[in-house]
Amino acid sequence: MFQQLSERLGQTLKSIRGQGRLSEDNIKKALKDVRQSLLEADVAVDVVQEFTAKVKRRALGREVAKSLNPGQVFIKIVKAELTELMGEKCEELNLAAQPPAVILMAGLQGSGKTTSSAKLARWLKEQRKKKVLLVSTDVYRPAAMQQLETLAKELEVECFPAEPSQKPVDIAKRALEVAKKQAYDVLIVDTAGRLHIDSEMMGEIKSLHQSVNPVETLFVVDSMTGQDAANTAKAFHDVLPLTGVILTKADGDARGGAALSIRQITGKPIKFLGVGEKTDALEAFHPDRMASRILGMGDVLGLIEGIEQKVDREKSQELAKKVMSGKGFSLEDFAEQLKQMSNMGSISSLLDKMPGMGNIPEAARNKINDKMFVRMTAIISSMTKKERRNPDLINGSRKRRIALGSGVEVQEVNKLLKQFDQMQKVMKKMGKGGFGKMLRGMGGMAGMKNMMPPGFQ
Ligand SMILES: Nc1nc2c(ncn2[C@@H]2O[C@H](COP(=O)(O)OP(=O)(O)O)[C@@H](O)[C@H]2O)c(=O)[nH]1
Ligand SMILES: [Mg+2]
Repeated sequence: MFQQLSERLGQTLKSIRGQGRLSEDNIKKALKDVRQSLLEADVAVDVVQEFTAKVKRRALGREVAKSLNPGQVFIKIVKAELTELMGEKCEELNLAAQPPAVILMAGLQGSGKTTSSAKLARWLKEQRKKKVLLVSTDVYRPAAMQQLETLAKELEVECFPAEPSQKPVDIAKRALEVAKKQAYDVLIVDTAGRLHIDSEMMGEIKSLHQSVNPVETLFVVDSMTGQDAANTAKAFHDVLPLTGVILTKADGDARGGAALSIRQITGKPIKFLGVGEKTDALEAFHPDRMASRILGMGDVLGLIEGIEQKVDREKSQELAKKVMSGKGFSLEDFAEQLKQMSNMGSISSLLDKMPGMGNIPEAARNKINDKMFVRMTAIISSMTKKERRNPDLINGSRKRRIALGSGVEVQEVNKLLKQFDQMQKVMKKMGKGGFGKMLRGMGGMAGMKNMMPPGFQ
């Protein structure tokens, strides 16, 4: 999602990054590009206007922080505004109701209601340990009920049996009774859609809403419909008290106009993203992470902020200098870097913020943990000063001594030395490139990638 927007914005922001000062002039051009990028991403015009006005106000009014260059401040502002546009924080499902908590799914035909009902059932079962009952009230298309039943069977979630000859409201009411009697935590009511908004459909979903009194009424919408998605959401919201949105098919949408317009136009939060056809392809929607993704930067700004708050500035500058030149970066510096990093919080929260780390599978991420850092620090502490400055000295017998001293196997010592060697190489390369500049002042975080377990790099 957002690839296109991300590319466009990326270029704009790159050009302003190098600017010495933020002035009306250079901001004007950047803002024009930002506006154009958003329009091309099919974000609603009103939303774009308001967005750029806000960014401008903040960019001109802001005292540029000493430690960052003005270009970075501009990016930070754009990111903050993007986050706000999408709703600030991740909105959880509200299940605070006398059980069963009822979730009503609304939306046009083909938007992904049935698929999303199954995805939600799975998410609630696996992530929230809830007992879920599914029910389809789509009596119009013969295959519709079957579709939900099949999905439910796959997930080993109960699906309330109903016949297309029955009335949707009756089906929903009976399902609710059963859910109450059999102590289900959640009842998910899938509904029929139409190709377009019509009064009959709206009438039906309204009476369904009244008969089951849902705690969540989720509007399901195809993100490929761009800003139209926001307008359809509004039409639904006018007759139905929506509580949130599920934005489907985000996997196929390169523009992201829907994600950026919906909150502003409807005032309702996006709660989930559908990112594929399978039942596990559902993601909780985090506005801040989305904003980072749009800006193609992981969460570098969060990382910078974290470093600014928790790291010894002078030491990290010194390290950065060494890192960037690739010269004189010793194992001692490496140990210092590990220490600085552990000041910053858990490794997994750091990884979340590293650019490009979002794509790493969960299993691989889990291999990296804080213990690893403790072990690495222990190994380095078991070396002599001389060895730390000149790792080439470390021969077989020295390795055995170091391993013994730090309570690890010799292989681990080897691994660390190899990682250190790779790290130095990468640092030399990075020092020459533009990315290196961006990471200046970050204590050489760039080397982190090379400290990770095999299969990870
Ligand atoms: N790629 C992708 N396809 C999806 C997603 N959600 C639903 N679909 C597909 O969209 C089509 C319509 O989905 P369905 O749930 O039947 O829509 P409904 O008419 O609203 O119930 C099906 O082919 C789904 O597999 C998604 O997040 N990503
Ligand atoms: Mg359906």
